[in-house]
Amino acid sequence: MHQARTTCPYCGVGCGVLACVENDRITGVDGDADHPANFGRLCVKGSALHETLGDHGRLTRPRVDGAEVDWETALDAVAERLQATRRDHGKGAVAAYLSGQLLTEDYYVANKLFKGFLGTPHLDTNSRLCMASAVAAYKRSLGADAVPCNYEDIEEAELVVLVGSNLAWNHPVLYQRLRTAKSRNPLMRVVVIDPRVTDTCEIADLYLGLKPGSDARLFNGLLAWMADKGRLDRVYLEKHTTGLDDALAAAREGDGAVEAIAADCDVDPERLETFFYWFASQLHVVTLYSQGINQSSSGTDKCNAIINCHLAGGKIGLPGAGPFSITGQPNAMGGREVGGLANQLAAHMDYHSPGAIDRVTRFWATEHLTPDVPDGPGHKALELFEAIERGEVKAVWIMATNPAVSLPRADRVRAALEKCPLVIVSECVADTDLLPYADIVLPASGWSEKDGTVTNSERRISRQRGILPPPGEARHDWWIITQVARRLGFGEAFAFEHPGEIFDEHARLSGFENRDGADSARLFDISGLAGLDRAAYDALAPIQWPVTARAPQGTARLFEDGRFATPDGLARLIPVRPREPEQALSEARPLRLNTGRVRDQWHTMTRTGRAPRLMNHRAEPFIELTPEDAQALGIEDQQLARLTGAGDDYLGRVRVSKGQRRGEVFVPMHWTGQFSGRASMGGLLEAHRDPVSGQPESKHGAVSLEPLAAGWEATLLVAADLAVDADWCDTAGYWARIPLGGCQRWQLAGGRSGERPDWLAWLSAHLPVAPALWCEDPASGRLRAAGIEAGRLRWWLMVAPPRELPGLAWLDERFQESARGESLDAARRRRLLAGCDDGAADSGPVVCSCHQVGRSSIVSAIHAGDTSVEALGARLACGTQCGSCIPELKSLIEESAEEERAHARAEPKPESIDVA
Ligand SMILES: Nc1nc2c(c(=O)[nH]1)N[C@H]1C(S)=C(S)[C@@H](COP(=O)(O)OP(=O)(O)OC[C@H]3O[C@@H](n4cnc5c(=O)[nH]c(N)nc54)[C@H](O)[C@@H]3O)O[C@H]1N2
Ligand SMILES: Nc1nc2c(c(=O)[nH]1)N[C@H]1C(S)=C(S)[C@@H](COP(=O)(O)OP(=O)(O)OC[C@H]3O[C@@H](n4cnc5c(=O)[nH]c(N)nc54)[C@H](O)[C@@H]3O)O[C@H]1N2
Ligand code: SF4
Ligand SMILES: [Mo]
Repeated sequence: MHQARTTCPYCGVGCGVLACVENDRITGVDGDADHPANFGRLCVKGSALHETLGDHGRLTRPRVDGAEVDWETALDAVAERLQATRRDHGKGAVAAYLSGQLLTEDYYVANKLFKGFLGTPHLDTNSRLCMASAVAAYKRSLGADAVPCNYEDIEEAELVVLVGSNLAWNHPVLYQRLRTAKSRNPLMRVVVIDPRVTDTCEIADLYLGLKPGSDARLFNGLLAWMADKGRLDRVYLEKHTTGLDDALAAAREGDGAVEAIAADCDVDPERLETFFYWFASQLHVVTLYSQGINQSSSGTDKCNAIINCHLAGGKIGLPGAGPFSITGQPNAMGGREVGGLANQLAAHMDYHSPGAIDRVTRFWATEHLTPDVPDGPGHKALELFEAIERGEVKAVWIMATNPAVSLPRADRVRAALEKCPLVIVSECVADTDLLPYADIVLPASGWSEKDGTVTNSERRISRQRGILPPPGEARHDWWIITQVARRLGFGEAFAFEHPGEIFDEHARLSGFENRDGADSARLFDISGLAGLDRAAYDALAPIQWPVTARAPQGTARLFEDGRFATPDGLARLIPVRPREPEQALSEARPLRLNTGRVRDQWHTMTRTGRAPRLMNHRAEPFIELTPEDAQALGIEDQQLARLTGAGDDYLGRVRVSKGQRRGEVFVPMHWTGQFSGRASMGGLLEAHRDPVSGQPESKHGAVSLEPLAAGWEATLLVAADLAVDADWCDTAGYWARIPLGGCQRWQLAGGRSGERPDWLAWLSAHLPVAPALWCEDPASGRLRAAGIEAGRLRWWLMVAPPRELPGLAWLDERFQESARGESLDAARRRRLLAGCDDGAADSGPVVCSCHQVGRSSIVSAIHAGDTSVEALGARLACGTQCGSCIPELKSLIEESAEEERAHARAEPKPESIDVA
């Protein structure tokens, strides 16, 4: 056994991971105590990494036109077809769509190939859906795409403002750091600004549940308030900035009274003014913002409205202060560094940066090759897929992202891909909603196999190390790209044999003709990391850019001297005029659609969906709305419902939640056709975008909601190895698949009200094993049955609403025993339909994913007197590892206290509503 040091492949916190390697397998993971991002902590996704590995379900062979081929054939086909498209339709007919989940080295060679040698500017990335507005705003005001602060600044701040960020779920380790810092510093305050009450609110001293999309008005209001109350830092503004007057004039448009701003944002005026006062009176303020700000048709302006307030108060370039755009993907930053956005050229140089095209051309030239660098920017993500739809772009190479799910109007994207003559997809897993559109499929290595660097939210470059060999014939993305480049005749420019060599070239380009004070000076400079030999690259310790001769140990904080990356060194305040979301509500679509993430899933679930432990927290696609809206629409908690929006519908289970605002619904972004019949939310949204950054408006859809009238609901558990006819999905109006340890759980619903299928006929049509146990109540339509073959449990069926389900851990154990070939013992066989041992208490749905502690166990412990999170942790271990379930534990404690109070008052028990 040995330990390998690497980096987590999920969120932008970029935690260091120690992987425990035994016999060519990773058997466990731990946080790396020496990594400055996490100092040993990991969240639940990070700590389940080893459970997502294994060859099963991986892509292991290249495919061309549906046939498995060897690499030679596949690479030749890619090169020949790209070449033919270029020859017949011009350079602009070829495009690439990349991802912040590629390593910097992969990204660098892809950018170099497409922009430098294929001569097309059409190379964009899923960061367009994620960070584009934050990038554009930093560039507009600070002169470079540069996050000024670092994680310690968050801990050192006196006030931390979280805007449009559900940090507790989406950057959990950073949230834990903030939480700890707050518990150590009683003076620290946290403000959360989000239309939803999220788990992040658990540490909030003040919560502003604003109207979606009204953030610019709020921060404009703050700027004007600071000016009116004499809270501007006049000295800082004078010395280091420009544009105050215009920005202030814009901020003062409209009614400037706090009451009027509060009314526009639909928040309480006193709370709003408290926030203004706190912000204005503290110097050490960090504002952390994320997709609630970026994913908007005015996202760039919203980011600038925030940055304006920091500049106006001199709250930047200091410990514990700054506007902090927190990145989502593990290497969105690395992608930005290599220039992997369609409006960028390379290494923080845009097409219009003085001398950039010439400089990059000279840098990439070799003795025999002259690069063919385009002369202007290319299509951003939405435009790219529109150009494919129009037939202008005829070949696209998609790597490590799934536009068939994650783009708005995903239905149109799929139709465009269907028509596109050449779609090349580099992917790790065998089943995704994108792969059916691919002409050429290239199997890529994944986490634990791929080898290179990533950059986290605080500009920290870390090594993600190759620990295991890729399965089958899967290959590293950089290798695939360079092999294609060689076949296209660019071998000399792509002669890399190791990612370290690519990193070296990237580091050299960042420093190439990059002199302080020169016209061409770029802040992104890691020339101090050029020239590392293989051993030094392998051993590279986490380091924050810039890394130069002057700052060989890296740079923790930017702009400390008040000099910004603009030509005159001054930061710019930007006039912001608030705009409503483009997706307008109407009588037909009266509800505001908010979309986002859940704690235990990552994006389209290709990796987290493989770990049964991570499926516990939210097992099915859902729709969250207020109790009042649910009642008005005649929908009950846990009922199935249909959302209708711009394109495809969305079916999910309703979660009534007091955390929602009225008139608004929230759905998770994660579900795809691999996990549910109709729950991919991309189709609900119109493809509106920010005019500056091109980022889509993914947070502000317009939808209608209706209950799904189903005649029956059923849960079917099927042994993992049982050959089934999965067409049953078509007979169901709704289905969701939930992987468990020893079986797959299918949640099914269908039929009209009162309609009941002939279950015996249905089972024999779809499953190879006949029922052995059967218990039916014809009056209610309830049914439980099980299929047993040679003493082993093969399937289990319950026809009833899912709230009648027993905790599934017991049944899953029986499936696991059966998979090991063990026969059911007689007592347990008798209890199969009940789903638990005789007299055993059901532990209920899992609340703590790390330690698999169920709701019923927690509630019993609370009743037995464990009425604090600490006491629960001591008894059951829940909440003691990643801490993500602590808010849920607290609400269970509160609920039970509430029940007791109600009981004491001898009032009727309040309706139990899950506010998680
Ligand atoms: N568990 C998990 N973690 C992840 C990911 C994941 O898939 N799963 N993905 C990673 C990636 S790529 C990203 S980009 C980050 C995203 O991290 P976050 O930005 O934190 O994630 P979201 O859930 O998309 O949205 C954040 C919040 O914005 C709020 N919001 C919606 N509209 C508005 C508005 O008008 N104003 C304000 N102020 N808030 C609004 C939503 O209610 C939501 O709570 O997470 C990263 N971390
Ligand atoms: N409505 C709505 N839409 C959204 C969002 C939202 O909040 N709401 N969020 C947006 C944001 S912020 C983001 S970042 C996107 C994310 O959306 P996507 O990027 O589309 O989602 P992923 O599931 O991360 O897709 C990554 C794919 O690459 C594969 N993969 C993983 N590692 C590798 C690798 O090393 N090489 C290769 N070749 N393949 C790999 C995975 O199996 C997976 O299929 O979604 C965006 N879309
Ligand atoms: S916080 Fe992010 S980087 Fe850290 S372990 Fe969790 S998912 Fe991985
Ligand atoms: Mo993202």
